[in-house]
Amino acid sequence: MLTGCTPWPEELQRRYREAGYWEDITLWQMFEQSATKTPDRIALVFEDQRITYRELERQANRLALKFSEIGLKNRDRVVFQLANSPELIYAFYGLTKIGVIPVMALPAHRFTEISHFAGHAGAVGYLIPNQIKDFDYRELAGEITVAVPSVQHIIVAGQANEGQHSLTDWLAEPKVPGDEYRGDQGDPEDVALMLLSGGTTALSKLIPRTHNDFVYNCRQSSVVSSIDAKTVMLTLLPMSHNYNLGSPGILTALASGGCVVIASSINTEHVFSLIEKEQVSLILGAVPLVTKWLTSDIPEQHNLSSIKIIMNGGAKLAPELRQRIQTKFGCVFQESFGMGEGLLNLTRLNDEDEVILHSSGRPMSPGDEIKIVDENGNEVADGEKGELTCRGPYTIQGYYYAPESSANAFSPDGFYHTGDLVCRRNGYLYVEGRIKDLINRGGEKVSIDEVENHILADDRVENVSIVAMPDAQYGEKACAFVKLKAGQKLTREELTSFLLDRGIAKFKLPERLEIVESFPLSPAGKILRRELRRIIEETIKAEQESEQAKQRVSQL
Ligand code: J2J
Repeated sequence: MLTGCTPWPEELQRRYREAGYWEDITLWQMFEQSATKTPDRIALVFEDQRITYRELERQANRLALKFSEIGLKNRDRVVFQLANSPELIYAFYGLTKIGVIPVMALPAHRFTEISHFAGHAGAVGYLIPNQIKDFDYRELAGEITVAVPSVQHIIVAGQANEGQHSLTDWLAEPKVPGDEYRGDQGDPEDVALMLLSGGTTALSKLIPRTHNDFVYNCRQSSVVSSIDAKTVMLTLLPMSHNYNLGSPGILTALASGGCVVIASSINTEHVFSLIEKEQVSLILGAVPLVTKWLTSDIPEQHNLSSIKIIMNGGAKLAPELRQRIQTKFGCVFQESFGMGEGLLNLTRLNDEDEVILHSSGRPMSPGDEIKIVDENGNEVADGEKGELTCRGPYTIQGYYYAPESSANAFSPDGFYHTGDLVCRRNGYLYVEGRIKDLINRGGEKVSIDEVENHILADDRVENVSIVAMPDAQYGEKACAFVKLKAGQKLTREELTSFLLDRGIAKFKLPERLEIVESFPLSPAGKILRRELRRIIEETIKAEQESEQAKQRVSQL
């Protein structure tokens, strides 16, 4: 295994093989099996392109060859920041075929995050889109090569700048016989990809996922979500995130002979036209999207009879909204409570409504081991709240080169401490809170530590504390309480521009700023976040009530 990673103990490895969880094939081989079985089926739909399994395999092979020709090889790491598109899938398979490890960044990431991923991973390459809206990734790549000299290959989907490679040009070259990669393949026991941790520390940790574990992750999620060759999966969220990648995600659909429809925007009209046109059967949704669909009358203007399952993942969806989904769309709702580190919990399609509407699902594999523990690490009784800890055939045993974070997050017997507070009833988990310091913005995770550190770098700021505030569409958003230095002033716009100048992703920006004279403190002098959360909740409630009262007056 790649150095810097923690393998499963021998005993567990043996157990996972004996139980048939680990097949000892690579992600590429799993895809190849489907492509060989049904080469003429449509694998991908994107805008006006309909791509067969044969074509997808050919393009991935083509890229595997090109990647190896420029010198990428087994166990090299590359930062992978492509946007949802067929190119993303060609490139992902092309890399995994030759054992190159993509570090799965999101299009929203900027200099600060990318330079950290590249530096920490010792990346030799960086894959980017050319431009999205007014942001030019080729320029960012130029800055990254200066900041992280190990990064030598910039590979661009679209037109490249001088000294960079164009993925699009490679894909467009005419194919000649024998024009195929025939070198080393990835090793099933080795790391296949690195995901980003949901971020509780100032800098995101890298999650090394092996071929064996991720292949199983895909296989087992396809069983639990009934994904097969008839599935037409709609993907709207970033495919580089674990949820849309493989839990169950695009790799699962492609391993099952299904069809992946890639939305080119999350505009509601576009989404529902696409569902009707392509006869989508499974939608991978998230809180902000689902909330929007439920208040829109656009869905009713389309024939949506093909939808069998609407799934929600990344953050908990309220029971009333789950019920409304089932009623409005005439489908089954499925809750997906997962994590980049591994464990995936799903409600089952034939569960009682009570479970489908209220629970966060149960572990998808019989090989998942769950312990719910109190502050002292002792297991709590069923029905009592505690921290969810887990171990299993697709849950990592440690972060990449991060001994301290790994020691904090994993117990000596290899159980991962999720930071989620849950209750277990009849084997099902119910998420009831968390003990980790992050904001879950409708599924996007923002590390409180990270953003507070950036804000503290502002000369006007004496101290800051970020807390979650309730939000109707996202569930929660970040509110920054700031104490300024004497005589200073700060508006939210000024804070936003200061943070953007520091090169961080937009979704991390606090969406409300409260200037305070002092912070509520514990007897030990620590800022009482709980108290700040209460203050902001009450303030928002009072504002909403006064807004409603105003509306009533204006209607008189
Ligand atoms: C409550 N909290 C949830 C849910 C994730 C599938 C789905 C999601 C992710 C993911 C994933 C939640 N209800 N339904 O990797 O494979 C919160 C928990 C969890 C953290 C993990 C997948 N679904 N969460 O969101 O690594 O706090 O993975 O520990 O980004 O999201 O975040 P992440």
